[in-house]
Amino acid sequence: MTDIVNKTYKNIKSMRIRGALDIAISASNTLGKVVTSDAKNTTQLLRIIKRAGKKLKSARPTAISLPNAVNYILYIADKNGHLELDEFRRKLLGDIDKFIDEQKSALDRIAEIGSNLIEEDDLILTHCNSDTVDTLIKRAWDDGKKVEVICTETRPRYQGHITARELSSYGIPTTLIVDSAAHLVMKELKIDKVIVGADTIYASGDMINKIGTSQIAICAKELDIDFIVAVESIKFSPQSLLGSRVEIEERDPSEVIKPGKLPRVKILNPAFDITHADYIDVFVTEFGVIPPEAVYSLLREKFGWELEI
Ligand code: RUB
Repeated sequence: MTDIVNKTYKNIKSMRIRGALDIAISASNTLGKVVTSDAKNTTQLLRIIKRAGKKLKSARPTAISLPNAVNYILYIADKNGHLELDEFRRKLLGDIDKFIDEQKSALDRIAEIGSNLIEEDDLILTHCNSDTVDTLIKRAWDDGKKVEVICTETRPRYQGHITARELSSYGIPTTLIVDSAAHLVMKELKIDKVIVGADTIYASGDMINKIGTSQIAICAKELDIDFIVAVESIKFSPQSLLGSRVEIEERDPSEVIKPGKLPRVKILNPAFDITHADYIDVFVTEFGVIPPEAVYSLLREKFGWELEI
């Protein structure tokens, strides 16, 4: 069973599985498989599940959806630790399936709510690749809004290409720009809305997303363009209520430039940045559209269980 855990760990670390929601869902699916591992009794299986959870959580540090999903499953496992082995397995598998279904419905609900924010002929700019944003824009398109989308290429990993491919193949008029063209394009083409996904949301309403997001948010503020974050509540950080912060992932320099090409130059490759709440107009969540100031209450209401463990 460690094979499946190692495989998911490697897939997440190498970004074969990426995007905060997919990471959380694939870790949950993997824990579901671990639940079927051979074990003598519930106590032994609990130990196996906890070990797997710990390994999965360490795959990437910035998307809080990963520890949130794993911690939730470990919490349910612990709560049912008194059950006899077969019953424990049945209960946990049922709860994991339910949890995964809830994440998928959250995505659909965000698309439905977010589509109402989109107006006819909106020119939307997005950064990186977020399934949540893609689903929202496609939903607006299906609802008959003739939008156009500008995608930043998102150096160094070019996730903007994924977005551009995904939206253009859906029939949505899509344009790709280099990251550094964002300000000029936002100004000259008169972008109506910026919509991005998120990896982590703090209780303060600050949010973490792909490197470069905060620059775009600052440009949006200067140009008076709505800055919208489409985000499932699984990406809210309950621990941030207690002051905890996630680590900003620093990835390998080889993603930026071929090794040895600039031998005396240090290469930095931070993968995410923080956009402060002041630059965010609203979060579109499965519970509705909320301003950054409302994140605190939403966290207290929905993540009480996290703070108990
Ligand atoms: C992906 C990224 C996405 C968020 C939200 O970074 O920053 O905007 O994860 O994505 P990476 P989603 O490519 O490094 O994983 O909406 O799909 O959860």
